[in-house]
Amino acid sequence: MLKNKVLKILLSNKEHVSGQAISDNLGVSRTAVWKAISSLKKDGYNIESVNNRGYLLLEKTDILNQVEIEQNIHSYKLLEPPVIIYMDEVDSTNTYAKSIADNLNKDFLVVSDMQTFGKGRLGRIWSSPSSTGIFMSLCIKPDIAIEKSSMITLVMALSLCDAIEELYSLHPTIKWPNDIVINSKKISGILTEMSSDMDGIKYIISGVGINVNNKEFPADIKDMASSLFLETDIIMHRAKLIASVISHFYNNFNIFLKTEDMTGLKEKYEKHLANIGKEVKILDPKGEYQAVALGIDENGALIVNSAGKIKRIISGEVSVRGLYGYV
Ligand code: BT5
Repeated sequence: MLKNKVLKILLSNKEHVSGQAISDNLGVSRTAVWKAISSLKKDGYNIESVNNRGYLLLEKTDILNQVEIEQNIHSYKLLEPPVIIYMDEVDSTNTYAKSIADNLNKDFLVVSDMQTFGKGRLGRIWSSPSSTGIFMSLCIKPDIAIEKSSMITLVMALSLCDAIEELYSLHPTIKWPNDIVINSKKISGILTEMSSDMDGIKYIISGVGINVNNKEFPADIKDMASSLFLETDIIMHRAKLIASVISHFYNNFNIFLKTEDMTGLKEKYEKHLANIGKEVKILDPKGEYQAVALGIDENGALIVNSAGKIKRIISGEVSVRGLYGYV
């Protein structure tokens, strides 16, 4: 699309660039360039046009599209960046990623500006309004044993913390296994899904929802949810945060792959673990009980002390809810 090509040129120029230079560069007419610029302005880009000098993209606006995501991810110079698939709207980025996962051999990242049927775990709903949040699903095809796949949620949770720390002065915490919590409120959730056959893992899809620039939440979650904007007053460029999460994910994932477990990441994970040293309620199907969370083991299980007995809580088997507040 010509509009995307013009946007790429504007994004990579810090000085005005003339309409003639753009039209020569792309081999299209000046009128076509002008139309593309008008269309970008309609999308919300603040583009200055100055006679005899040309066009300049003024302050960065939080607009999510294929070009913004690709350019931000490429700025991290990953060895093998995932293929980016952006859509303005989709039912669920996880569902969409699953529908194409068998046809793509490379890692890919599906991103959408909004979801009409965002999914949480166990059939729960993920609130996914437009123009504020990040809804994305990273599909990877690692050659690891099936039982290791649940640790990808932990690797992603850590990467979310790393990215938030890189871009904001916040200390995000993890409510084991899949929630990112700041000031006792949920900022982000992860839904990891896996497909396997006799030969092992076919693919793992790690779906991430992040409340970025949200100013409010629906009544049913407003007491437990918050956004990065509400915690900092900073409007973030979502493509920048996406790129940071993906880059940290590949760094952490490479560490994970060395031992195929959490050995190399355990210490950093525990620094973020909100439950650590706290009393938690284990919602075991065989009956609820209270315990103190001690940390994680190298396989990502939560280790708790329940009345003097040390127990391993495995992802998916039980849920853990703190006794005081949301954490
Ligand atoms: C999660 O589930 O936390 C996983 C959420 C994963 C969402 C992403 S978005 C991209 C990808 N595509 C999808 O369809 N899903 C993934 P769970 O631990 O079950 O938490 C769900 C609960 O969090 C809900 O029952 C609400 O109580 C609460 N909740 C819903 N929307 C929220 C939001 N935007 N922010 C904070 N909490 C929310």
